[in-house]
Amino acid sequence: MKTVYTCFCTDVIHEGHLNIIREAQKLGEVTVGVLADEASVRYNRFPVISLEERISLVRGIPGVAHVVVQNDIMYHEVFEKLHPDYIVHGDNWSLPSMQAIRKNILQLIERYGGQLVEIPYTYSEQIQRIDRQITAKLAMPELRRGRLKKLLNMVPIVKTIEVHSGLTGLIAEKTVVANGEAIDQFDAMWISSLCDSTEKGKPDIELVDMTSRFRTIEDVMEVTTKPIIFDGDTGGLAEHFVYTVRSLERMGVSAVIIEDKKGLKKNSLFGTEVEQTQAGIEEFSEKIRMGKKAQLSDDFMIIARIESLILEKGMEDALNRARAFVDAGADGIMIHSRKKDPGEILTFCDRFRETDRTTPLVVVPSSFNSVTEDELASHGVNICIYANQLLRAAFPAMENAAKSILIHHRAQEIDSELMPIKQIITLIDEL
Ligand code: SPV
Ligand code: MG
Repeated sequence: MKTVYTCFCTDVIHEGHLNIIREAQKLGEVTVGVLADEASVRYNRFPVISLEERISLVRGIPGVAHVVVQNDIMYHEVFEKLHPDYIVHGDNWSLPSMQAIRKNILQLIERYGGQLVEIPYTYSEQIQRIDRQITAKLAMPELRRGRLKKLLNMVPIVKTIEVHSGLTGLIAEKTVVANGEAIDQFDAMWISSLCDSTEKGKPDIELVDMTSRFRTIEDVMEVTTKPIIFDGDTGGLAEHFVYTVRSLERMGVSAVIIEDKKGLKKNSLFGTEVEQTQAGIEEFSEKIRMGKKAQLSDDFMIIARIESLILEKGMEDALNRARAFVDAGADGIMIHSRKKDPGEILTFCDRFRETDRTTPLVVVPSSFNSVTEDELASHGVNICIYANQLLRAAFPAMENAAKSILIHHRAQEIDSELMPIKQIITLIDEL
């Protein structure tokens, strides 16, 4: 009997999947690989049901002889362990990520033998409706909020990108790259106070009020499903912070990060060039305690951000604060630095992990941007936030276009550097 392998990365079995199994059965004994959580997150989308549930869903399909877990979206392990005679796959290879998978399968076939059988993909209204329903479900506040905590247990490091509008939200949501033999995308989004303020032409001094910041969150949420980490600046007065916590939870935000500064907050990347005051340990611990008390759901996170390295108060001060803020109930610690060298951040993480193995650690490698995600993860970092890159990419591109039009008294010269109008009007999905 010939052996047939196909991989499912789905939460719902529909007509299209049943058709694949029917066709696969004609070729031999069918083994279905269920894509593991981490691979699903990186390749496809966040699974709404657990791996165990996905396995039993597939087991229930008539014609499936064996079910295995496929740990990687690429097929090395499948070929090494199973040596299938046939790999059956839908012929929907149009995305670059899908093409990378097809290439991988063909290369492995050359090495191990076997044959790729491509089944015409089933397009039906019902299937499209199911797909849209899953996406809509993922965007709902209850499901979205808890996803950050789940991700922390699923992936080695939660890759988070700054967004400040619906459009940047779409970039965070939809950008997928096939990088060599890996497929990658961002896990979460950061609503930065710096970028939210700059986008409005305002300084990053807690001037843009919460109502306006919430409006940005809504714009992003309308068009995305990934979890959101909100930059809450200092959190404001503790008596106000408790209301912010409730509002963020209700909206479906997963975490707020508040920094241990008080008075007029300026952006941390100014460091000691401007006057900034760090809040006392007890004062800031009380704000955390009050926030945690106000919180209604179990899955929302309040993360304490420590500015001791930014304000040159030293490593011991940073570590003392981290321990105190965890004791006060903080669900995570963000440590910040504006040094080009990641040394002090990595030292902090190593020292913190000597006594605390579990509290999530967050870093923002804007200045120390040579450090890789793998390096950070190996020092115990759980969340890496790329805090301002999309805004910094857009500004020079826009300024360049404005200058070119002024210089040439027409728009022709800049046109080749701009996204075609046809593409921009189809960028946004219609319902
Ligand atoms: C932000 O993105 O607004 C931050 C991070 O707070 S930083 O600008 O590096 O201080
Ligand atoms: Mg900020």
